[in-house]
Amino acid sequence: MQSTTSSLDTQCRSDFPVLERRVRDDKALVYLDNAATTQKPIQVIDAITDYYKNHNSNIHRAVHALAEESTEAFEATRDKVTKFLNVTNSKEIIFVKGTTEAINLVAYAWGRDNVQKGDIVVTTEYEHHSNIVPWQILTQETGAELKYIDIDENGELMLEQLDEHLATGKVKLVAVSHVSNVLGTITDVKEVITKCKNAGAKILIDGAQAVPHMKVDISDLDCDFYAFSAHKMLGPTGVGVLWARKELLEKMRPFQGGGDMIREVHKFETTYNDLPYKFEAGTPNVADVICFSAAIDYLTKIGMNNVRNHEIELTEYALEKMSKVKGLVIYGPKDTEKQGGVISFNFKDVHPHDVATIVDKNGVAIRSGHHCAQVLMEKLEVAATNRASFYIYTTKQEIDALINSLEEVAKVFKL
Ligand code: 7TS
Repeated sequence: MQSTTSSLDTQCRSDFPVLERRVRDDKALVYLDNAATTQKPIQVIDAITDYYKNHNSNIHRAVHALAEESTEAFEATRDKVTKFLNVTNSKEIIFVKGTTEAINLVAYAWGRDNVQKGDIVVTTEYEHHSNIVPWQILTQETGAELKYIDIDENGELMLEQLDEHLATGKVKLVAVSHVSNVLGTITDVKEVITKCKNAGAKILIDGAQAVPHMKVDISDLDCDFYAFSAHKMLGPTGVGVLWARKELLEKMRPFQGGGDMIREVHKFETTYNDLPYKFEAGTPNVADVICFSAAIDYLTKIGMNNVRNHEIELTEYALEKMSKVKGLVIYGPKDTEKQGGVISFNFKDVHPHDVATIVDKNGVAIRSGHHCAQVLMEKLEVAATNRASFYIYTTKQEIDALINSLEEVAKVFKL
């Protein structure tokens, strides 16, 4: 990345080889599907090549040189994540496959021992399936109840419903997204956390769409569990993080049994390893965890406030232009104070897949579908939406390309 005073996209764009791609009859690629996964800078791509070329080894076992280097690099990423999230104890950082695995770990290893018949687990109408289905399975298995916080017409949580649920005195856990992957709504997580703490309920935050896009300070938030994925923040696929309070992790049963998570194994009993290894059974995704470091370095160099400001600028620009496209319905807050760089929309009576196919012919990659948020789709009374999502390398010209393509859709369908 060059250090200039120009806008963020021009500073960093040349670091992303894939953004030079031409697709569909030689059209410049306009990648607006960043909520699904982001592209990777050359620094991350080089880190993974370097690992396999020069250091590849399993970790935490052998004493040879490569094993030592790999173990050090793996643990250095843990330290980097600790610092990036502003937590104090690196033993509270558990490497998992992604947000989905992090939430399932909590549902299994904490949920099975702490949620019983008569208890309540609360989630919201705008969750990704990975923050709904594990709680359905848990509550169905234990006989506990699952309750929802509904959203209002602006796509914001009706937090008075959280008060009502908490007032029953039965809520054991509240599981909520920091930022909605469909509407882009930013949850007032501080408010939610305060309410939960006052009521003695544990709070899990799904930060898959937050950590990549804004400064997240876990010490300041003071929640109980926080989950996110590396691949949505310039890092590789197959790596995620669960942060949880040490006191909770220490009391929790292991999630999976196997190598590395044990201290001693005998024929009929096992003692478990210390944190964080108790929750990292088997050979972890060594290479990808190690190269996740390069992604964190990249974002740290930019500064997370600059990432957020760039997305605010793009989202304001896009919302203003999209509001003028005939027949377009935009969901969510439409207010960048309360919205990340994600915009969901539909043309009345046009199937989102048709919209996405037409814009794709111009090289514009958006997502269409239910975005793993069918509960939200039911609420919006649609089967699917289109979604454009931005990141550090997104330019205003790319948003113009999207708008031109959407105008073409309006013309094709005579809207
Ligand atoms: N939570 C949220 C808020 C998400 O956006 C996603 C992925 C997940 C959890 C699951 O993350 P994973 O890395 O374990 O898969 N969201 C999306 C999306 O919006 N389009 O594709 C994946």
